Amino acid sequence: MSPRNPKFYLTTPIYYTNGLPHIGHTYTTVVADTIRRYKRMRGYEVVMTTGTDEHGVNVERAAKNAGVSETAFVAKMAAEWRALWDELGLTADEFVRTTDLHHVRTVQWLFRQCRENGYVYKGHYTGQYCIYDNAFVNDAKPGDNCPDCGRPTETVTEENYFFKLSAFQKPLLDFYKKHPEFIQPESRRNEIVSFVEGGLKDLSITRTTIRWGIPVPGEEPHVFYVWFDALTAYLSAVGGPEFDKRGMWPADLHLVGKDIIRFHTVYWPAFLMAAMLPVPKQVWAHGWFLMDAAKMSKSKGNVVLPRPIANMLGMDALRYFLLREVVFGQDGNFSYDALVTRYNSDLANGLGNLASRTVALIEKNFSGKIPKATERKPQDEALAKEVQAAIGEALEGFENLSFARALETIWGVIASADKYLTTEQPWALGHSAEEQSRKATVLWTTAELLRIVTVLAHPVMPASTAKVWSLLALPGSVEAVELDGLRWGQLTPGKQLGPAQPLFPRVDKNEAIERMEAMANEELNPAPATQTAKAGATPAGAAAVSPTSPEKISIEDFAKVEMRVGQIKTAERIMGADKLLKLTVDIGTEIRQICAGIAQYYEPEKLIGRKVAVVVNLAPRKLRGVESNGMVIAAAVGPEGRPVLAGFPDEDVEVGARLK
Ligand code: ME8
Repeated sequence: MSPRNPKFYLTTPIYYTNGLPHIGHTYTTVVADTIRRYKRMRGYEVVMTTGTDEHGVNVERAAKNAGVSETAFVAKMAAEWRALWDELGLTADEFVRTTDLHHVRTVQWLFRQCRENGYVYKGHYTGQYCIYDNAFVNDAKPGDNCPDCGRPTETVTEENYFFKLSAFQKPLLDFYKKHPEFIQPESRRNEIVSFVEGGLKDLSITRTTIRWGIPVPGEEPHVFYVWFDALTAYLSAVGGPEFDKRGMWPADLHLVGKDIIRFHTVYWPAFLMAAMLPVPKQVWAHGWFLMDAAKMSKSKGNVVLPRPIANMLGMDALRYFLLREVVFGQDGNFSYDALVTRYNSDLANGLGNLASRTVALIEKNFSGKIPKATERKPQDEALAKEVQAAIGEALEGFENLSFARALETIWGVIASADKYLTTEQPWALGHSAEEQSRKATVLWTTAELLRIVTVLAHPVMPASTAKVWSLLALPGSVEAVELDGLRWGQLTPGKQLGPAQPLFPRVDKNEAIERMEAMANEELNPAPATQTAKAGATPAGAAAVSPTSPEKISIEDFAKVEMRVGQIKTAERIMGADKLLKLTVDIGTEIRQICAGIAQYYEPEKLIGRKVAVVVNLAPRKLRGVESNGMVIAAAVGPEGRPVLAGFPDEDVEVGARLK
């Protein structure tokens, strides 16, 4: 990309590793990915960062419960977060782990800058501390619960290093005034301004009661307060102390949920001001996705997981739903019912139907070649005008992060196309030259409309719009289209359409919901066989597993798992799934199709003939749309959880032999 391209640096929060991603985390990451794609189509050089927040008491405790070291615990969790983002097509450009050496050094460097500039001093602090939110609770008394999560606080006294937050009241208020766009949406800005106007207390930024944290150099046993550590990840992702070299800092946009806005709009700019570093341009705090009117949490049992939805309806459907259903910034309720209803009405009957109808009509009447529009009637001109106006509106929507509005505009165009076809009835026209020419105009107009819809919807629905793009045999790839040059009338006639591809097959609502719920249950409460053994053996089938389960299983439970020696017959990569291989495995009694998350470490050709350990009585499931009937066992090795297949190198074991 040429150096003249403007840069855009955006981030999601660095998520905690004591749980696995649910729809709430997926929402922020989907928004970030959509903005990233949109900005690229507008000519920006974009970097998107996400990552994992791996320090603090919670991790210390979770690792202890799981009987593993903190290092092993976070390595495994980070690998699972990363793998899920990859599986969902949400791979960021930078993934920061707060245990990365480069990040550790950046945090220590930032502290030094603040200290050298006179904003750090040593003191004592006694207060009520919420170990779940990793924060002292201001004004709480012993016995009080945390106002954010409702759980009991603990009284903690420590010798700490303090950050002179109080010195930043005026600089922050001046900054908010000068940059009213810094905190979005407006309502949140008012909230923060009044909070800061109410006075700022100095903030303790080191801890001695916690062991699992980044050490303060020369001041052991002090470790950094998790928020001083975590926020700095945004800077370490793009160069840390050497951020100038990469040219991405300051961040253009921090996307966060409303729960963590204060950390991002008060503490973070203050830390940066103290270190004399540039401050981010904008923090956008969106609302929460609620389930049964409550914030999702695993302990309440109301979490919704992304993978079952992606497997059942496709990731594009989930992306569309998340962005269309709720006005960005507000809370919204998640329901499977609403999800499937939108899928059937907007995607199967809407975009999917328009694409298949257009293609079928062009196939039938023009042997699959895009016809040439000849004489245009007022209704054709009117539609063209409407679409041209919609381009501007949709882009404005994306620009302001009004995703629901942008999508409403785009889907308004789809509805107009349906109406246009119903009135013009190209299928009812005959074969006279005049009727043939009318048909050509109507179908060119519809195909052109479909092209524009495809481009506009691309940032939200990357996979399906790429399919429509090849269906319309358009040149290059849809993500390379420059949005600034998008106009009505650019569709070239004469091209042969590409092969038909299913986009959004209609689903039966009840059946789809049942299946998604069953998959979610399986993922949240995995059968014993799919839980991680403490030695580190992990299923290679990429299932999310709970590393924290302390229970032991009985021999009867173990006996429920049927494992056999299998022999790999074929192995191939799966389009669009970087990590998965599709295997066929001879298990003695039959040949099974099994997906395994080993593609980044094993060449498919080299696997043929290899004997592996297979769980054969696992319920079949779909991974990236491909049925997997069983599971190949692998060990998870190193910090990334590199899979190493369990095998039988020394003995000539018979295929189908039982493991016991
Ligand atoms: O707070 N609806 O991590 P976290 C919408 N590590 N968004 C939701 C959501 C919901 N129900 N639940 C979670 C942390 N989110 C810190 C961040 S950043 C330097 C450190 C999203 O794992 C939303 O973006 O608790 C929220 O702010 C974030 O996940 C919290 O993730």
